[in-house]
Amino acid sequence: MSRIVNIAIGQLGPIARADSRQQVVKRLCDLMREAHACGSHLIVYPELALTTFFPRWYMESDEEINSFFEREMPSAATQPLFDLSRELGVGFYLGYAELASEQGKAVRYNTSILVNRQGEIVGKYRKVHLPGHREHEPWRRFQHLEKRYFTPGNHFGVTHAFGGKIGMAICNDRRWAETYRVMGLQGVEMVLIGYNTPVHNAPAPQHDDLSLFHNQLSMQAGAYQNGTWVVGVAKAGMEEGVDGIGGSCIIAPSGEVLANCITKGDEVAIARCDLDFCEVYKRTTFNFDAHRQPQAYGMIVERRGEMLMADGSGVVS
Ligand code: ING
Repeated sequence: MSRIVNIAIGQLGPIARADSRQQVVKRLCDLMREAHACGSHLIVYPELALTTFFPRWYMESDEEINSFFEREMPSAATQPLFDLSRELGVGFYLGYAELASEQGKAVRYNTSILVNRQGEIVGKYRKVHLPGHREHEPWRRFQHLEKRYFTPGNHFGVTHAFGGKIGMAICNDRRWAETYRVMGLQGVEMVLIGYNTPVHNAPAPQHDDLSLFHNQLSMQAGAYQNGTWVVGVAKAGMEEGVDGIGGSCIIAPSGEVLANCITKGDEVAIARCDLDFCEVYKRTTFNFDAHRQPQAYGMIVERRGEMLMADGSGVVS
């Protein structure tokens, strides 16, 4: 019996700084209703889906920064989304800024949750790869201060839900092979990834024309090399003066794109995803237990940066 999950992309267009949580939650509920009408079991929303992408601004006031964070989930503002999830029987992945308390200390994470078809939180993930920078860099058209506003997570987990093994990642995580492999080693069958990705990458503007290509390439590679489904969902369009890529898509374990959005606004795209389809990759080409050689991979966990010779030449083999 095939294990089918009907997946909906819940792509969001821009969220203005002044938009309230209530206004955004209404948009999320509208997308969930549309996904339900298409027979979806699970809808995937973007990273930081409750507010504008605030790391684009340098802020010093804790009060101002914390205004973009959630102290509880669900909260009064987000409860309607959980209620609708339960009413319709549609689960969801939601990215948001989490203000956690650890040993009495406030800790800020870039977080996502997985909610099942009964509206219950069954998984939580905190973004590991925080891109950008920590200090104000006025030379940039806009800032990317995730290293300033968030603490990195340190765990890629897999949750048993929707009849299979579901993993989560957030935005920049999707560019790193380790993200998918750590979950692949846990047998992941579907990786859910929300993102906010500007077309313009200040440190490397020559990449701008390739931003959609790199987005899809990264997720296709992750899917194929680990025999897993990958769902990538954008917060897209011109948001507070910064143009974000779209490119939301559902990728099969073969690496093929099965569905994608065609606008940069609020949009639902759906696909029928058979989790059993992972087997034909996990039991052949990417049968990890049969083919991997961990004794040759030590550098991957022993080093952060590449190892250069004293004169800066290449790595010694
Ligand atoms: N955004 C971007 C991302 O990784 C980025 C940052 C853009 C890095 C382009 C490199 C190139 O998609 C987030 N939020 O991680």
